[in-house]
Amino acid sequence: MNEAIVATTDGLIRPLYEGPLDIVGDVHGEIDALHDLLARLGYYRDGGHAAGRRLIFVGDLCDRGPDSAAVIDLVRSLVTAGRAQCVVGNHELNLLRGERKHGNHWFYRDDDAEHLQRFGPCVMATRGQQEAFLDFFASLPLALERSDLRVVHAAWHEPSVERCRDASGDVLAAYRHFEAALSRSEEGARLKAAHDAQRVQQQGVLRSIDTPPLLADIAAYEAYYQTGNPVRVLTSGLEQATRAVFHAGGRWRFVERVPWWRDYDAPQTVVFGHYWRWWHPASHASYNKGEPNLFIDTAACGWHNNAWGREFACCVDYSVGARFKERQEGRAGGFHGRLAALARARDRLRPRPAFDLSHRRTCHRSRSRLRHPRITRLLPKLIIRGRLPRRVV
Ligand SMILES: [Mn+2]
Repeated sequence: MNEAIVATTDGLIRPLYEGPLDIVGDVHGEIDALHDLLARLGYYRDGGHAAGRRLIFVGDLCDRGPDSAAVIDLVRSLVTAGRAQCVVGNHELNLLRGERKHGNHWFYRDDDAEHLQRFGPCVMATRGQQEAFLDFFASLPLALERSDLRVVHAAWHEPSVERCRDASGDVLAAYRHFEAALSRSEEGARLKAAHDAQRVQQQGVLRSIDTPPLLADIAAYEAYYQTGNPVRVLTSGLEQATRAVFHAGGRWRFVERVPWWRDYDAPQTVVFGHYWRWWHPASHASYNKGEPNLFIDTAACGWHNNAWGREFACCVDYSVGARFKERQEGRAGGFHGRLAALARARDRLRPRPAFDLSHRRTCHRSRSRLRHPRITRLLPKLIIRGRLPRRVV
């Protein structure tokens, strides 16, 4: 193979498998939940399936949970064997960028008391795994698509997808390319200067425990850099100046996530992760980081309406990545945070209603909504608890 072909790989937006699929939400190192889910979905240890089904992972395989390395090893082996596809999430992108963040200490082998207290025992990556995992992440696309279905970690934002389609190199190269373009732009420089000045001017307000007013220069800069880099948009979504300043992750927040699906009106269904959806809305208040609940009006396994009332988008992240917080509270089972997969029953371009009520143990409250004729496409099949075979592969 010549160098030019290696350098361009297969592009960042790639074809999604045809045929029946199970689309798995953010795993965040929760290896037991993943084994459990795959067994319940009927996958063999080698990732094969009697009905020829295949797996799609929406990204955020790693961080916070007890064994990110095992999750990545498993998914990588499935991808290599042609039994799964996976897109990059913001947590994989952080590792590619070499960014140390809360919950990715396992990768940098920072096995200290503070991390242990916060996240519980986590398996540390070996030196060999560090390199192999970065190679694996760099080989992944940002989004997958076929004629009826699209998969992305955070947001299918058409202009950003088109920019990624035209980008060359791997995810990290594209990220850096777009980031450099933002920094070079006049607008970027102006917003950064205003942001830096406001941070200095408002130091006292930013440190105060009293809610500050919206600091517009900080908000404008943050929204510009988030929304102006299409790799960021696909992996962590669109943001805008917040309607109500909130405190999250130890600081005041002046931007909030945009529910992009309200503006999404293409005929293809989009399945995504990232947004900390909860089976029971009350869990949001207990375990989320303080931001507004974007799914407040959505049934437990409902689709998300766009502004025209069409339901073409579904988030499959049911917050298994928050289990570390539940363990901190002493919980060892019956978690509020769950791992979900959306089961697509058949290979149809225009699928008929395909309900699988195997989740009925937990879904009874919303069954009447599930039978609503507008919820016609896919249905999250949730993994709850129980002990199933340890190893799938
Ligand atoms: Mn994410």
